Amino acid sequence: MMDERTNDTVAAPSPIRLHKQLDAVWGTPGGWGRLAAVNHTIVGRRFIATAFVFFGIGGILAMLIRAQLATPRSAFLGPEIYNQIFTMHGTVMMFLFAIPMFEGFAMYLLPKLLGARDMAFPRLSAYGYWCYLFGGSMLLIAMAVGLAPNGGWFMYTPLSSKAYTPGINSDIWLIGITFVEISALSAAVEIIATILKTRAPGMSLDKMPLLAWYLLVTAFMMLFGFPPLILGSILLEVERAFDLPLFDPTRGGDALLWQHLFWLFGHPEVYIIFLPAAGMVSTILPVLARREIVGYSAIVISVVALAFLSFGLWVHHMFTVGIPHLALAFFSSASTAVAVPTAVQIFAWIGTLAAGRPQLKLPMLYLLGFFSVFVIGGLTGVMLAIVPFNWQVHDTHFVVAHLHYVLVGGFVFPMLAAAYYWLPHFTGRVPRHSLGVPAFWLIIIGFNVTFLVMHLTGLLGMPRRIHGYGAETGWEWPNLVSSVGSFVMAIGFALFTVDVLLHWLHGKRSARNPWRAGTLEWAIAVPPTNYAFASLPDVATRAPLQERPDLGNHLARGGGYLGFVRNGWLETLGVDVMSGRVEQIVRLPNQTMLPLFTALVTGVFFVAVLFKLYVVALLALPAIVAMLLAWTPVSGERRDRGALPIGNGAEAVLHSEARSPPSLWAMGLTLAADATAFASLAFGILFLWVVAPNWPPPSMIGWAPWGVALSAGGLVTGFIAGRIATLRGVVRSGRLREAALVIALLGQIVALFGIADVILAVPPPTQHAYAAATTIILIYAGLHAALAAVFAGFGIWRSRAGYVSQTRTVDLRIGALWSDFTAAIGIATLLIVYGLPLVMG
Ligand code: HEM
Ligand SMILES: [Cu+2]
Repeated sequence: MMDERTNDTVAAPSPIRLHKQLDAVWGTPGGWGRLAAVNHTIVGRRFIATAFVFFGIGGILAMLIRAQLATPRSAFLGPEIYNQIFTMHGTVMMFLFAIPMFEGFAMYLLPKLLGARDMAFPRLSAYGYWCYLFGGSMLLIAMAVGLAPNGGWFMYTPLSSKAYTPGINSDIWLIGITFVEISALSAAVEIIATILKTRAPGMSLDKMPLLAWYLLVTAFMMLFGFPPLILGSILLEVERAFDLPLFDPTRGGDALLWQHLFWLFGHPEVYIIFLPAAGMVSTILPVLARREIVGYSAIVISVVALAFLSFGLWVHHMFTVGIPHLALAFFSSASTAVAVPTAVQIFAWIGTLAAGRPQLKLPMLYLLGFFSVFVIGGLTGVMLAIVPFNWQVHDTHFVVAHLHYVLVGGFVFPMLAAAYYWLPHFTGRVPRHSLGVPAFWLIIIGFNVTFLVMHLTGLLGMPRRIHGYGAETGWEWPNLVSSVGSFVMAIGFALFTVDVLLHWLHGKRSARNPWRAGTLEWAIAVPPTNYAFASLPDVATRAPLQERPDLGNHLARGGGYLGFVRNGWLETLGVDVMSGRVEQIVRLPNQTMLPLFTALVTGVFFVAVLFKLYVVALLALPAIVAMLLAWTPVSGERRDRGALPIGNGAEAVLHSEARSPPSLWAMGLTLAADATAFASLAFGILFLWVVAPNWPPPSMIGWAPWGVALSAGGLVTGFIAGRIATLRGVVRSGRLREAALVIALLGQIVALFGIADVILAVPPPTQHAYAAATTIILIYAGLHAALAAVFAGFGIWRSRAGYVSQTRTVDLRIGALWSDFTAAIGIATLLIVYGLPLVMG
């Protein structure tokens, strides 16, 4: 590689040469080469554009639903197709539009907002995008051939179980959504790592733009919200495919287990959708009101509080399933409590408007739409949190009306405001003559006509998810009005689309900061270059552009940090999490096809599982691991370089030599998600233990003393040896550290044999949910031991290939984190399998 010949010296070139040099390393080739792009601007745009296409598809499905419901006893769609269409509408809107739109928005904007050149893990963004595209396409193809999922977007068991949905439809949902959710988890990890570690120098946590706070909290919620859903999907797919009866009450399972796992995800999901939108509001509103936002700290606290509260609320979706009264009371009051942090934000917004000099520009118009709609949705939400009322309107169109006031009000309107606000940034153009105003009126009038009336339809008793109703019910007028309204709204969205396209083609060039905003994304050229900042700013306040309107020019001339290209590297800065002090130079990977290929192999795995080609699926797994290992050579260094200049007389070490590089954070975060999945599984086992009768059947607990001894011994050996390999004295001697890693590897192999022995002592998992759950949790532990072995092998390879030295220990520390975790969940598994029966009797 080029590294070895160069000597890391740098000189600041002229602005034009600087731009050319940066463009040469950060730019992406044309044609097919575009597929190799990993740059956040490009990948972010792809996410946003794809999500918008899915929004259009979801909207067309909504129109089909409304056409069907417009008249009584309509023969437009049969029941089977209707079920597929409303399921796909909900699924597309929640999983393929709202969440990916947030991911794309965060990826496009975050580095620019934070004064960085890219996300912390650009290849992960690209990989997540391809998984999203392929998984989403799977669902669409299924719909095109009439095999779309049909159990509703929350897929309740037993309706979605094999007995009631024998076809492939439910499998497509479970497998497709799990595939798509890889992108949510990877986005969560890298958004958090990016916000915490790769901000501009000086940007301490309390100087972060509010939007970054919102995105940080949202990403944390995804990190803890999605694992229960993914776990639940895997369990249900395992039941459908291999007849492991986790949700089957005749064999020790329980259908409600699915509801708990689903809503553990599903309720936070609503806030995962709302919070980024609220972040957009908190960003746009003060700029258009021409004053700083009121109550920065109060907003941060309320957003964090909202996130915590929302994880305790899932049961309010289950008030009618028969749960204890005390639980009803708790979850009911907790649900109304959510109104408090939401109100804090709303008062902050109103206060900002009142204290400022608001301008009624186009984004503001959409913000006003957001206010009015969202507040009504919030009020009906409080009504629904009250148990007796909930019993009255449960699963009627009242709920459909509420959820659309919240989702469309809380996400779609802010998103439209954001679209107009950031369009000049995306396209470098300002709108000429705006269709945005008539589009707004069509959308808001159409929306209210559709959904305000739907509250009435619900109170009149019309259930949701029915494909037809009789003429004598009294539901025909409100339904017809709703349907007409929805078509008015659709025309509004069409007009919005036309407006954006016209703007793209015919807008006039925009100045760099058309709104006179204070945040850093407006300090760069629009549309942005791939490297975003020619040099990185030093941040001293929350609105750097307010104090220094010429900051953009200063940075473009190379006056900030890293205003040069060193050795052809892609560089950005890494900081201390709290203080924002510079800690390291983060060297980012070049564009590569590897994420695309890895996603393709991942797709092979999911498609193979769908068509029950399990041998292919089993072969795909090691292939995926091998592909991921192929990502790693460029993320390490083969020699110590010491402190390198970063401009303005300052110096920093490379991330490979830093104490806390982003990759170590990423591993920690991944393990947090992993631990959540494990905890959900343990929760499921405890839940069945408590609710299912005769659980477990005593005859089923099979002792395997040898297996227990080998697995516990192997796991502990792996963990201790992995840790020893990272000790100072050991790292210094290549031979010692490799010996420790070999012992760690052997420990994990012994553990694998032990776990296999324990599994063999469990009765056939198809007999009873206890045997199924026990087998699954043991396999979970086994997979971790297998990966721990891979990490130990990886450490040996990296050590031999020269990637490890006394200062370059990241690879070993990442592996050690994994083996710590493996030992912890392995021991926990043994305790659950053998300890619980003793404790629970
Ligand atoms: C574009 C305007 C929209 C219209 C006219 C519309 C219409 C509808 C209708 C009529 C239903 C009830 C289906 C039934 O019960 O049979 C429904 C369900 C639903 N909608 Fe929408 N919708 C729209 C936008 C959205 C958006 C933007 C989202 C989310 C971000 C969304 C999420 C949902 C969900 C989750 C369901 C529940 C589906 C289920 O019960 O499985 N909708 N929609
Ligand atoms: Cu909820």
